[in-house]
Amino acid sequence: MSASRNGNAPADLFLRIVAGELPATIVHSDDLVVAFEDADPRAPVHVLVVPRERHETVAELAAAAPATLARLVQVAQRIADERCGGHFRLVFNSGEDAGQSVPHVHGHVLGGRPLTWPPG
Ligand code: DGP
Repeated sequence: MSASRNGNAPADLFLRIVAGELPATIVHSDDLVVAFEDADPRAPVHVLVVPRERHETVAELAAAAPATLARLVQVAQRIADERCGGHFRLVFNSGEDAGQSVPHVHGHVLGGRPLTWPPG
């Protein structure tokens, strides 16, 4: 298993979920992105949307595959439309100090309750 430079999660954790090698509750899958329920939900709606290809951060994804980032955002909106009236927070933790524990870019789709600001 490959090592991560951010946190303790293996770098290929989400690749293995995308490949079906690890179990997850998949809520969306297409040619560019896969969405699944977060294993440690922090809101009634907490879904992760990840690109099929691994890029570590959202900025790296934007530079390498902007169409995939656009799809990720579209899928996040669709999930929020279906589950929480279209109101949601889309969070990309980038880097260990920002709370990124899995070095495969993932958008957290959070909603289903009033969300406070600023985040902790
Ligand atoms: P972050 O801290 O921003 O890197 O978010 C990582 C998220 O990934 C965190 O909310 C928990 C979730 N997570 C970690 N491991 C797994 C897993 O094996 N399955 C699922 N479904 N979620 C996971």
